[in-house]
Amino acid sequence: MSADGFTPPPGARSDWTIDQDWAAYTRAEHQVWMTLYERQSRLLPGRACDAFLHGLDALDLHRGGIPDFARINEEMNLLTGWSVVAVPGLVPDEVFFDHLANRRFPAGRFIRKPEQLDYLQEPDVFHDVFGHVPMLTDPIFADYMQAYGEGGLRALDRGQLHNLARLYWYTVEFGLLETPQGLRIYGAGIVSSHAESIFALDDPSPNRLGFDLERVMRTPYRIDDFQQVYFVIPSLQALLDATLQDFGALYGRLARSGDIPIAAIEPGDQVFTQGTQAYAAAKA
Ligand code: HBI
Ligand code: FE
Repeated sequence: MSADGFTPPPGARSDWTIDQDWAAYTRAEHQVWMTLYERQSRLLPGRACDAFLHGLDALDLHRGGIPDFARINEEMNLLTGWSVVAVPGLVPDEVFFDHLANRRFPAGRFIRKPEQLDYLQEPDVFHDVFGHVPMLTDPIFADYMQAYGEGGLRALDRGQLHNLARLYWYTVEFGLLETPQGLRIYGAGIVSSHAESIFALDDPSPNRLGFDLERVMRTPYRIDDFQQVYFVIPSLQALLDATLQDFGALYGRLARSGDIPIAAIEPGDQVFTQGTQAYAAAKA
């Protein structure tokens, strides 16, 4: 972000977008994308949900190197009317939600360094484009993300963003989907991470609980390590349906009910896995 966090940095437009400047990527930068791409595309069949894998195919992200947003946007425009716009890094919440509400996904332009393949603080082009954009080719998920942006603008007006941000975290970033073949990943924070793509599905540590909107909004999250709890949606349509309501009454209840400890299992939770929490305990 810029020095004060609210005005766009020099060279950015008033909506914080910049040109991708695709021609400026170096061979080494394209190589980082290809390394990450190959690792994830080997791992994800049978782990990521069908909508994500179809999206990768539809956008032809298989061809080498960092994708040109202009090319992706031609496809996206035909599929769901979403587009990808380049931003310098994290943008203010209001700017972020305004882009989503208008079916534009703000994506980092930079790519991580070869020595940071597994962890970085700010979202780069691999997390944003490989992680987020394939799901935006799905018509239902595309509507969900727009609804989230619209809800985000309303939540800002009401001072309720910390609850709504948890919905984004436990769905868009770290969501799991129940399918007849077993649990599948759709969250961008998982599909763009080699280690978490395995941990989220296979590790005995985390809880895996049925998605419930109010439950999710009461649950804190961690930004520095693997999640201690994942929430499982029954379908993308169910996720969209849960958010096609005004959250006004919900926010009123949340203000009275308070947070649930991150690793707790509550009466009423649908338990897919009761985790051992051994991973988090070993780090504490
Ligand atoms: N900016 N570029 C970028 N990417 C994000 O995911 C993002 C952001 N600004 C704010 C923000 N996310 C949060 O408001 C949401 O995650 C809730
Ligand atoms: Fe993200």
